[in-house]
Amino acid sequence: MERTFMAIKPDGVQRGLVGEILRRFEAKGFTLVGLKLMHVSKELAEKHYDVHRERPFFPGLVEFITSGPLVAMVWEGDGVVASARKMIGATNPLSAEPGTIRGDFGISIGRNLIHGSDAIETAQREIALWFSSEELVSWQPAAVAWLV
Ligand code: FUP
Repeated sequence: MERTFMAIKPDGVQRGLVGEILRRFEAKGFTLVGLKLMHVSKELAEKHYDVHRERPFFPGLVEFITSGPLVAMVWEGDGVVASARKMIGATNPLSAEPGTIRGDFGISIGRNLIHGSDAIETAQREIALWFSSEELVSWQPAAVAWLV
């Protein structure tokens, strides 16, 4: 079953949007298989955003991600990687469509509330980076029959 990694960034936690964001993915029908509130180390933040290491915004991005607790999570379901990206919206919240998380709640590219893996291979790398296998729970929601 397809899985994706997402993180509610420190701004999402500070603004009290954790419940709202979890609710959207639950309501959509995806299955939560990993969840933890954590303070991210500089080392983990730098590994996570390694592709952006040479970009001018990299130091500020790492500083922001490590500035307060974030909520790391893994969700499971058919097509969850692409669907979650749609639900998250464009990187710049000012360009993100209303109805998306960034479109509904954000205005700043540097404070865009949530991260979501951009492809299946990226998701696999990020899940392994953020979660140990013992922290992931495989389960079948009883209500899944209502979705198929
Ligand atoms: P996304 O996949 O939508 O999270 O976006 P990217 O991987 O392109 O960027 C990762 C993060 O870098 C964004 F969430 C915000 C930050 N960023 C900036 O701060 N400035 C930029 O110009 C681009 C990205």
